[in-house]
Amino acid sequence: MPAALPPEVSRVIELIRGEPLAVAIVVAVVGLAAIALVALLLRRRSRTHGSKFRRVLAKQDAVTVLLHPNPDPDAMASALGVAHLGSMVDTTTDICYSGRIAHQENRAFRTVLDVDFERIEAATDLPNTPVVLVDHNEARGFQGCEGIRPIAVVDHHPGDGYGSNFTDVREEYGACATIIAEYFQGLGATPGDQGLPSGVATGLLYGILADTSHLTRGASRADFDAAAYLSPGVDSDALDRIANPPVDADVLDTVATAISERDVRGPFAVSDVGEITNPDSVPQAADELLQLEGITAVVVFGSNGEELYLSGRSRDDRVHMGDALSMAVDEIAMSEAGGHARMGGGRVSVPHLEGLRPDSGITRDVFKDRLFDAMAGDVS
Ligand SMILES: [Mn+2]
Repeated sequence: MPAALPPEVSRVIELIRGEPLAVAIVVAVVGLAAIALVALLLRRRSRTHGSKFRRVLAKQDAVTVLLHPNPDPDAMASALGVAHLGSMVDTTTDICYSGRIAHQENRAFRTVLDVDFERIEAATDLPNTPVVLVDHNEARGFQGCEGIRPIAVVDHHPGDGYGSNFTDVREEYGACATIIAEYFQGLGATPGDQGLPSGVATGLLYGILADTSHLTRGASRADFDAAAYLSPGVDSDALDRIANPPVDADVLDTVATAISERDVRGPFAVSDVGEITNPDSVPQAADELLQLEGITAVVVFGSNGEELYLSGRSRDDRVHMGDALSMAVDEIAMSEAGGHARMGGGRVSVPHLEGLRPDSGITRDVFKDRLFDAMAGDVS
């Protein structure tokens, strides 16, 4: 004898017998809804970072892409990429930076690719549109920057900054431009075509090359892959003009003086290049001096009127250049210096270096000794 069915089940069976069509429709609708839901979830999972980022841009009429102070090619290229992604969804972009676009390489980048960047001095100079940060994750370096809450952040530096609607920070990548290139790739763009014009592809490749010392330093698999993806769309003439710009005569003069006037003590070199006309020449001279065989850390300084500019480079794990420079100028009023482990810079007030009153202050030679001591870690 079959066991009696529970009353609920019997009622359902009766219902099916009574209204088979209605029940079939309900079952079909519920089934289709479930299939649609699963498809939607799968689509969401497979949506690329690029399309997510572009949707964030699409929700705005206009955005401000903010570069870090004294922007480098990677930051500029990333902004160029964001501007193009924005243009695909009718979002206009202003690209803003503080500080200077100095190195002639950086200037060439801006000139050759014919892009417009707006210089700002304070947060109040920014257009009144949502901010997207590229190549840094917290706004810095100008008045009012601490109040900026970006809607999106795309970066490859460590830090706690984030965007309210979108954050993509990949510390293992050698360049921010690599992340942007992946966005284009994920969206199916062909470099050189409308989806990723040659100028943008060229800029992105140069950004990657610049940030990884031509794929020799800190380059990940992703950076190589992005460079390979971009290469068919690159304008090689433009790339050459950016990478090998003509050098100003006064920059070459400063480089020559830095080399001939160098003072070498052990693995360190310091060079006082005297009076200079172009402060940009000092970091370039430091770059060159570091190429000398046997030298692992260098500082170059030169003065222009009442300002003395200094720039240091280190490939020595024992020398944190930013800290060394900061220590060396510590007791000189109206002076500041700092930076990262491998590079640093600063400015010293010449009147304060020499001492504003008689019998105080230090000579440039004593300052040079201090720089050597700071690099050796002997400054207390
Ligand atoms: Mn970068």
